[in-house]
Amino acid sequence: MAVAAEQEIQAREYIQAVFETVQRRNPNESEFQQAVKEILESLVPVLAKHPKYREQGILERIVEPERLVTFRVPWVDDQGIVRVNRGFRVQFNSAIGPYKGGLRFHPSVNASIIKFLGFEQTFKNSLTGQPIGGGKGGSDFDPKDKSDREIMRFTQSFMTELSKYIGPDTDIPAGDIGVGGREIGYLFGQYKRIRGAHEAGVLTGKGTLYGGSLARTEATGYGCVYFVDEMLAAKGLGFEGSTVVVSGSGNVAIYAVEKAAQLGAKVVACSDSNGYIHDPNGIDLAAVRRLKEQERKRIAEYVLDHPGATYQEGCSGIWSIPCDIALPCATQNEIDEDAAKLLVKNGVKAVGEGANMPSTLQAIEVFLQAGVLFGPAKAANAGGVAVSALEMAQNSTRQAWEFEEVDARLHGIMRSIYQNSVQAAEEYGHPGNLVVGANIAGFLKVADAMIAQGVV
Ligand code: NDP
Ligand code: 2IT
Repeated sequence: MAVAAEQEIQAREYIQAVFETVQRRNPNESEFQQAVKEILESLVPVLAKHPKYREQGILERIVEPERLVTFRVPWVDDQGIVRVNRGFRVQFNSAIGPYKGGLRFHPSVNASIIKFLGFEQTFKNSLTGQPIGGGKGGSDFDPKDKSDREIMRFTQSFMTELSKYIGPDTDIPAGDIGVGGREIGYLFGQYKRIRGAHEAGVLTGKGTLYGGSLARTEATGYGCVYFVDEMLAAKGLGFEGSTVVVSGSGNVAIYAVEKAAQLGAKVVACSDSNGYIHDPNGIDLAAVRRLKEQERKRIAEYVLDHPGATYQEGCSGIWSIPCDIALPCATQNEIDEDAAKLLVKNGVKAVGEGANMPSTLQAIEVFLQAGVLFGPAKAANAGGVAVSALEMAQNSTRQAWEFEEVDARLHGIMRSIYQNSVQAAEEYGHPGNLVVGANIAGFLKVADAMIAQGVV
């Protein structure tokens, strides 16, 4: 047998053994196992070519978080009743910089979700080219139907404990599902009070009045569209004149809709966790923003004053709407195999993952087999954390850059993530497969930094 083929078989067997250890050590953590499986399978050609990663135990180390902190978050609701939630922070990998990653407040949050997000973040942050390691955190707190005062009391209690583990050179949280500008403001206020110092760089996604970066709010959605635009341009295509479906109606979705429309697309649908709206004339983004950002209501209300639009209960039906470009921007595993097949049947040309891990492994396979241009999450949604790193840079140097400057840097970063992913895919024998390309490009930098720093 040819040497190369034998090395590949050995790499595959070794990777399978590492994955079995992950399964044994993290039982019942399906999301974490899914994220690890996707990365490890991409790394077969790397391990086959470079024995050093195996000799240095890089895979065994990279799948194990440096630490996972869980803590009690007690708070008092508006009725005076004591409530208790569970807080998490995973500090996954600090090889290339301080831990960096968002906080998610959602009832589904558990160790598996936080670990999958922290693991993904490690590779995503590496891809940005910025000096940031991987972390993630959050709580099973449900912000829905809570008063502003309840949000503040919960958030302050959460930070009282979290503050022991974070700092501008240690670990820098930001937003994610259920954590936006309001929550970051309360988190920062409490941190500042505890520390007795205005350490702006401890959190990103801050308000621009107190150290936030212009264009951070827009960055993930805009970045996702910039990334998809690169994929399309390589095939002589573009957003102009295309029909787009975006799931979600939160931070990522809203700015993906905005940028896609700016580039000449018609965005015909978006959703929330209850259902989706379909507006064949193109959705009225101002109305969506008013409903979701200001009034904090359900997307269903959109149809009350938009006669051409329809509303359907349930989230997965949104993928039955024919479109050229699909941007899943809500949550993990929102596109399963059936939804992917439906999108392909209806002629989808490109999929850009604004959310983290929105496609199941089977769905990704369907897209790749069908030749759909597929922008995986850790590449396509890296714009948010990339601009977070730019916010940290501004905070360290006490500067505030113009919107246009940050946006131009974001655009440049998304382009280079695309190019690096394309190049890695080609170099390791999977031309055009950006899942493999992004995973390998993200991995190599972290792995080489780990080797340089010894067995720690
Ligand atoms: P938001 O909380 O602002 O918005 C989340 C949106 O997704 C809401 O419309 C929400 O509906 C919907 N949603 C949440 N959970 C579910 C669910 N279980 N099923 C269906 N819909 C759901 O969060 P973001 O926009 O910040 O985050 C969206 C995704 O993007 C997440 O996967 C996040 O990890 C990822 N991401 C975010 C980044 C950021 O900078 N914010 C950066 C990179 C990735 P409802 O209004 O009903 O709650
Ligand atoms: O998933 C993500 O990349 C985020 N939620 C943003 C993290 C950050 O630190 O800006």
